[in-house]
Amino acid sequence: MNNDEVDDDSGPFVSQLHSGNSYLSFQEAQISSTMAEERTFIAVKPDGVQRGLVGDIIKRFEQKGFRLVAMKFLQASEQLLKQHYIDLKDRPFYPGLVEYMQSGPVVAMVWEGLNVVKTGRVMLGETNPADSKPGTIRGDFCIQVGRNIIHGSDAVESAKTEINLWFKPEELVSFKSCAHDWIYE
Ligand code: DAT
Ligand code: MG
Repeated sequence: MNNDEVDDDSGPFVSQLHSGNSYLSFQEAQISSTMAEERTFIAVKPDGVQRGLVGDIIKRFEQKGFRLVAMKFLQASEQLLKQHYIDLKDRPFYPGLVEYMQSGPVVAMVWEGLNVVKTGRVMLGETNPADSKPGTIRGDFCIQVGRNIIHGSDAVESAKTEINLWFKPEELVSFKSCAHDWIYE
């Protein structure tokens, strides 16, 4: 059952609160809306997949306390990748970037949580692994900018665009994790 199928007269506010097969209570919903939980698009790039780093990357987001909302394993089309990186289309590395991203399968994911967009970027490290601190994903697992193993949305707006590009609405699964109240006060 998704939000569209909610059939009651309590209006769009309550419909938006529908989560998986349970409803958040009004109090829970207020708390979660004031905490501004967000979603971000994370992708393990072909080098991350080939190097067997998918599990390590997922583990970092899981152990931080973020919730997995969607995940798929695919070899992305040139069309999808060109659109994904459309803002970089005039940069000299754009063709090579699209080719690299198309060179093998990727793991596309949506993660949810408080400030997950910004915190996700901190967890990734800098675009160039050489500038990434140890303890970050790029700082720990890779060396060169053209093989930086992971993508993460850089802003809430771009996260929405990227999630819509890579996933259909029905592929996003909202649920309340049983750990939620041990992660959020
Ligand atoms: P990020 O992936 O950190 O958001 P970005 O959006 O600026 O960085 O660039 C997208 C990807 O393009 C990046 O992960 C690796 C590649 N890239 C960026 N700058 C590059 C450069 N100067 N040379 C080669 N590849 C580059
Ligand atoms: Mg970017």
